[in-house]
Amino acid sequence: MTLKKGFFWGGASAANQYEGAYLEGGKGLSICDVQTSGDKNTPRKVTWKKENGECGFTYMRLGSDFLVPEDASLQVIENEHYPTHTASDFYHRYKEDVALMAEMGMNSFRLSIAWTRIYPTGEEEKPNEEGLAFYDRVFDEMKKHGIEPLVTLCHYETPLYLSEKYDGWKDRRLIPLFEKYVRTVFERYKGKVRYYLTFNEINCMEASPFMAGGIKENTPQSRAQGSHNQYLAGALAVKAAREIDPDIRVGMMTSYMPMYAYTCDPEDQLLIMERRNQVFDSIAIQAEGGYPVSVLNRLKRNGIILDDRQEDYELLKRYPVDFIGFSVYNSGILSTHPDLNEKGGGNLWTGLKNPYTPVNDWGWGLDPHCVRISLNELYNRFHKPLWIVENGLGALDRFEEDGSIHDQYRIDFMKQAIASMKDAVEKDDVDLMGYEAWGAIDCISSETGEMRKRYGMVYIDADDQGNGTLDRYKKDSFYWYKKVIESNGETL
Ligand code: BGP
Repeated sequence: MTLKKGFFWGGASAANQYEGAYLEGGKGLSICDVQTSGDKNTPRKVTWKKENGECGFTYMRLGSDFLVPEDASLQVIENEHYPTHTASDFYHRYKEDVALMAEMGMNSFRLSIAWTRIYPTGEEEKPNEEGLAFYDRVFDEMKKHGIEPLVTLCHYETPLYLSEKYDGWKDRRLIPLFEKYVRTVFERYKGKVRYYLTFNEINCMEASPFMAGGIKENTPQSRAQGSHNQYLAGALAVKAAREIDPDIRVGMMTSYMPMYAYTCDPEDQLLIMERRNQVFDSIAIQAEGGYPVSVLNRLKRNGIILDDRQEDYELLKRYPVDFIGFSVYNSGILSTHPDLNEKGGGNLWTGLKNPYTPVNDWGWGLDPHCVRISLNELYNRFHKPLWIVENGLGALDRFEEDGSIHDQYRIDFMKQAIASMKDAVEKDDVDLMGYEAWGAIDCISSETGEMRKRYGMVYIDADDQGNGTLDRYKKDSFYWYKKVIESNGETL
């Protein structure tokens, strides 16, 4: 079996990392808009202000507590740089960008709708027409060029107001607010958008409940509740799709990293099994009709009591997702041996450094087989159609005087990733819907907020402080990806 005809080749983005125009068109603030930029050694900060005018910040460290003084609210403060505010300026340049995507031959593109463009606080009764009209223009432009949108409903973009008022997704009251937003979107873009993803990297709740759900209180209880509420909101999105437009296909989206044991010590193998099960459990809840009994038992054993209702479980049972979308960048290495402790890099789940793989400038391992392994692990466990909705290489690019960018390292990385993907389809018969290259047009990094960590095949003239013309330039990888798409993956 080769890649199917109509296989989706595209790129991927998120409103907060790509759109900019953070206050234009009636948009409200999301939790991303109060995050400053950091770098590979310094985490991003979330800024706050007290009533007496005192300003301060809290570092967004993955896996650690997120403490904001009780009498402070999250706000934009002076003398800080917030990369989402301008980002890549897709809001104003979408026509140019869509034309570039089309020139590369893409037949799909993943973007997120900013919830706060549609409902600025999340609690308005009526949607914001200007926000809706913006995405109408974008989808129409894409359609003109034969590009199918794949829309993420929430890409780390909880409205700031809901984070402040309810401590985000910890509170069940977000569920009907999300449902209202989703129904508005499905009704409005009926016939224009067929493919949706619910929450970006929903399993990120464990690593950063603030990023994943606007939740400041970082406890096992709040993380479990936040996830539960998002699972229900996802099921309600599937239900809404069935009622509004039977052509809509709704997928879930998880961050996936095949996990390798550093040694053959059975203790290390057990650790890997447990870690893999954690990710599988979260997928099973959304794709297989609800919580496996083992998960409910584990929650009980750990003293976690969900604020749940009997109907929750019926809802999850009736409305599983149609497909599984996932991001895959590298693999994770774990060991129980305390002497094996050299840390490796990666998005969300950092493990140990793999001595067999080189790394990028941010320490992320470059594993040539992680795509095929992920596809096999997921397909053999779930037997649902899969979609790679993020993959790519974050690298420092050099802009030459003549406007060219020679990013052979990116081509080499993607060549291996796509070859690995093809092996999974051709040799292992995995059912794969498409491949979306992350940040096909440069956008800011989610982890560090930097612009210099570029994934794109189109370069954007902007630096980490937000200086630059924002003009677009084609990199060498642009021409290479075009050939890959033209040949449906035959020419790499
Ligand atoms: C994923 C996120 C994306 C994206 C990507 C690359 O976790 O879903 O939003 O940014 O990682 O990560 P980064 O931008 O931090 O290099």
